[in-house]
Amino acid sequence: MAGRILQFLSGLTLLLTICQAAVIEKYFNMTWVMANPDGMQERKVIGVNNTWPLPVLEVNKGDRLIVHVYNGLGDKSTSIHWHGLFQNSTNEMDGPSMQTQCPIVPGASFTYDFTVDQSGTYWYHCHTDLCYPDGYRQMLLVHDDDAWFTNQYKEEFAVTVSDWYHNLVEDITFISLSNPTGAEPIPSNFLFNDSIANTKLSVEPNTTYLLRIVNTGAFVAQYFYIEDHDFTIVEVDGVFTEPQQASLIYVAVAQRYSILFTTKASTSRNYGLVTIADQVLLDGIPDTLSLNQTNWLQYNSSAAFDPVNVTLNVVDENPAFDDYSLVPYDKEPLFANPSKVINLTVSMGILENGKPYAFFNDQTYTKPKVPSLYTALTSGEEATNEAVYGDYTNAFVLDHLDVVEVVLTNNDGGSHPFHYHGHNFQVVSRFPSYGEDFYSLANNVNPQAYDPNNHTAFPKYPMRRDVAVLPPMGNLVIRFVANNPGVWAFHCHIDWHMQQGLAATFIEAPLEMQKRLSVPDDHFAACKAAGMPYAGNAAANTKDILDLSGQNKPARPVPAGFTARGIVALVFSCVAAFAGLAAITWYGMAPLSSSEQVSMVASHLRTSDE
Ligand SMILES: *[C@@H]1O[C@H](CO)[C@@H](O)[C@H](O)[C@H]1NC(C)=O
Ligand SMILES: *[C@@H]1O[C@H](CO)[C@@H](O)[C@H](O)[C@H]1NC(C)=O
Ligand SMILES: *[C@@H]1O[C@H](CO)[C@@H](O)[C@H](O)[C@H]1NC(C)=O
Ligand SMILES: *[C@@H]1O[C@H](CO)[C@@H](O)[C@H](O)[C@H]1NC(C)=O
Ligand SMILES: *[C@@H]1O[C@H](CO)[C@@H](O)[C@H](O)[C@H]1NC(C)=O
Ligand SMILES: *[C@@H]1O[C@H](CO)[C@@H](O)[C@H](O)[C@H]1NC(C)=O
Ligand SMILES: *[C@@H]1O[C@H](CO)[C@@H](O)[C@H](O)[C@H]1NC(C)=O
Ligand SMILES: *[C@@H]1O[C@H](CO)[C@@H](O)[C@H](O)[C@H]1NC(C)=O
Ligand SMILES: *[C@@H]1O[C@H](CO)[C@@H](O)[C@H](O)[C@H]1NC(C)=O
Ligand SMILES: *[C@@H]1O[C@H](CO)[C@@H](O)[C@H](O)[C@H]1NC(C)=O
Ligand SMILES: [Cu+2]
Repeated sequence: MAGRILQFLSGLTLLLTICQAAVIEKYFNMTWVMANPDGMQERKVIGVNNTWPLPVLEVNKGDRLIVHVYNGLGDKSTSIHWHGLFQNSTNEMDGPSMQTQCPIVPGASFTYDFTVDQSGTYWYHCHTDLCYPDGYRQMLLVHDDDAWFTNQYKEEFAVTVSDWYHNLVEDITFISLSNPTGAEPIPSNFLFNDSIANTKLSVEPNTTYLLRIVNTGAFVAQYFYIEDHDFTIVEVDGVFTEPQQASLIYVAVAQRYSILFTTKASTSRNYGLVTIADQVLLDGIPDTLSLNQTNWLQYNSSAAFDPVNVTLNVVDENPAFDDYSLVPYDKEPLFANPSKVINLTVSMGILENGKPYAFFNDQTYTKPKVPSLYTALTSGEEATNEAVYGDYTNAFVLDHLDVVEVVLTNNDGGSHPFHYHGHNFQVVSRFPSYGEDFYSLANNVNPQAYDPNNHTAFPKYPMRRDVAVLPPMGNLVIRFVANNPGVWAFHCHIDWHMQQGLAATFIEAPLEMQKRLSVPDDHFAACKAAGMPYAGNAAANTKDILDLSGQNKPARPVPAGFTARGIVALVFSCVAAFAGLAAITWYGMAPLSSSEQVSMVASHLRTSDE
C-alpha cells in the first residue's frame, strides 16, 4: 500500500513538473548597433532590439523556449544555433544554415520553438557563414534544482570569455589569395563578460559560489584561474561531473565549465580572476595585445583592485587540468563495440585558386543548394544513400542507434576544438593529452595516428562533452550513440576554420527522421525569401534524386606537378612583385600599422615552409 501511495505521489510530482514547465517567448529584432566593449574602438556589432550585449537567456529544465527572429540587419543573413541543446525531435530548430534551415535573409523572419530537456551551461550564436565574431553570441543558462550540487552554493555567477576583433568580419582578409598560409586573424583584444578589467564578483567570506564560464570566442582558447583559490569542477558542456579539484582550466572556444569555489575567511583584500589567451594558437603577438586580463573576486570594495602579475610560468608549472580524467556524474559506461567507424583526417592547404581551405579526408565542406535536412525529408527511400547529400558536403549516413566512433587524426600543426550538434560524446582516447605534452607533436612531419589495436585503456566512465580539442599532429577518438534522428553538423568550432570548410554533416536515421520530424511553414517561407530551393537532392533535383549535376563545387585541387608549397611560393612572389613590398601585402589588403604584424607574418611563413 505504502509503495502504491509513493508511486502515486511520484506520478503526481511528475505531472506537476510537466504542468509547471514555463513557456518563455522572446522577440529578437537583429539590428546593427555601435559598441565599444574594450574602450579602444567603437564598432558595429549585431544586437537584439538595438542593444548589445545580447540578452542572457535563462530557463528551467523542461521549459519551452520560443524565439521569434526578425532579421533587421539589412545586409547580412543570419540564423541561431542553440549550442549544446540536443533538439531531440526538433532537429529543424538547430540553426546551422544549409544543414537544417535556409539562412534568414534581411527582412525575413523565422521562429525557433523547442523544449529544453537538459540542464547546465549553454550558449546561442549565429550559424550562418561568419557572423558570430560580430558579437552575435550570448549565454543560455538552464537551471535545474535537481543538480547534485544545487545545495552547495549560496549564489551563482556566469561570465563569458572571448576574443574580440575591432573589424567587421567582412573587413578582415582571410580566405584570400593574399593569405595562402591560412593565418588566422589575430584578435584585437580579449574580453571578459564583454568588457575589460571591469567585472567584480562581489563575495562574502567563508562562502561557496558557483561560477559558470563560457568561451564565446571565434578562435582562441583561454586559461582561467582564481588567484590563491582552488576550485571544484562540477559541470562541463552541460554534463554534470563528479567533483574534481583543479587550480587552472583550459577553456577552448565553445566549451563551458561550472566550478564551485569557497571564499577565504578574511576580507582584507581582493583576488584576481585571471584569463590568459593560449598564445600557441596565435601566429604572432602584436605589442599592443595583452594576452592576460585580471578581473576580481571582490571581498572588500575599499581595498585595492590590482592586476595580477601573470607570468608564463603559471601555465608551464601548472599544466591545465586534463578534462579527459573527468567522470560524468551519471557514470554512463563506455559505449562498447562501435557499429560504425568514421575516420576523419584533418588538413589545411590551398586549392587551385590559391586560397587557403581546410579539409576532412582531403575534402573541403561546400554548402549544398538545399539544406541537408530538407534533402533527407524529401528523398524517400534514397535518403539513406549518402550520394543524395552531394559529393562535397562530407555527408555520412548513420543508422538509428548505431554506436558511432569518430577517429580524428590531425595532419595540421594547430589544435582544433571539434563540436558535434545534437549530442554530447564520450572522449575515449586522446594523444597527446592536455597538459605539458599537448603541443609536443606540433612540429612533427607526420601525424601520430590512432592505432585501434594499441592504445591506452579506455576510461570506464569516459568524460562526455560537446566540444573536445584535437591536439596538433595527434589524434582524438570520440564515441556516441545515434539516438537522435536528424541532420547534425560536426565541425571545428574555430569559426575561421569552419568557414574554410572544416565541417561534415552526419545524417542520423533518415527514415526515422521522415516519420518523426516536421518542418513549420515559416521555415520554408525563409527559403522562399532567400530564393532557395527546399526540396530534392544537394543539387535541388527533385525528379532524379541521384542526379547531382549542378551541385555546388569547391575550387579544384592544386594540379599534379605543383606542390601546395610551390603554389604558395608562386602566389607569394606574384604578390611581392605586384606590390614590391612583400611583407606588408602578405597578410592582407587591410592597412597594417605595426611592424609586429609584419614580423608575425614572416614567422608564420617560416614555420609553414619548414
Ligand atoms: C524587442 O522589441 C519588441 C518590440 O518592441 C518587444 O516586443 C520585444 O520584447 C523586445 N525583445 C527583447 C528581447 O527585448
Ligand atoms: C527592427 O528594428 C529596426 C531598427 O530599430 C526597425 O526599423 C524595425 O521596424 C524593427 N522591426 C521589427 C519587425 O520589429
Ligand atoms: C555578465 O554579463 C551579463 C550580461 O551581458 C550579465 O547578465 C551577467 O550578470 C554578467 N555576469 C557577472 C558575473 O557580472
Ligand atoms: C570564517 O570562518 C572561520 C573559521 O570557520 C571563522 O573563524 C571566521 O570568523 C569566519 N569569518 C567570517 C568573516 O565569518
Ligand atoms: C577593507 O579594505 C580596507 C582598505 O585596505 C581596510 O582598511 C579595511 O579594514 C577592509 N575591511 C574589511 C572588513 O576587511
Ligand atoms: C612580476 O613577477 C616577476 C617574476 O616573478 C617579477 O620579476 C616582477 O618584478 C613582478 N612584477 C611586479 C610588478 O610585481
Ligand atoms: C600579461 O600582461 C602584461 C601586460 O600586458 C604583460 O606585461 C605580461 O607579459 C603578460 N603575461 C603573459 C604571461 O602573457
Ligand atoms: C579507419 O581506420 C582504421 C585504421 O587505419 C582502419 O582499420 C579502418 O578500416 C578504417 N575504417 C573506415 C570505415 O574507413
Ligand atoms: C604500442 O604503442 C606504444 C606507445 O606508442 C609503443 O611504444 C609500442 O611499440 C606499440 N606496440 C606495438 C605492438 O605496436
Ligand atoms: C532522444 O529521445 C529519445 C526518447 O524519446 C531517447 O531515447 C534518446 O536517447 C534521446 N536522445 C538524446 C540525444 O537525448
Ligand atoms: Cu580548427
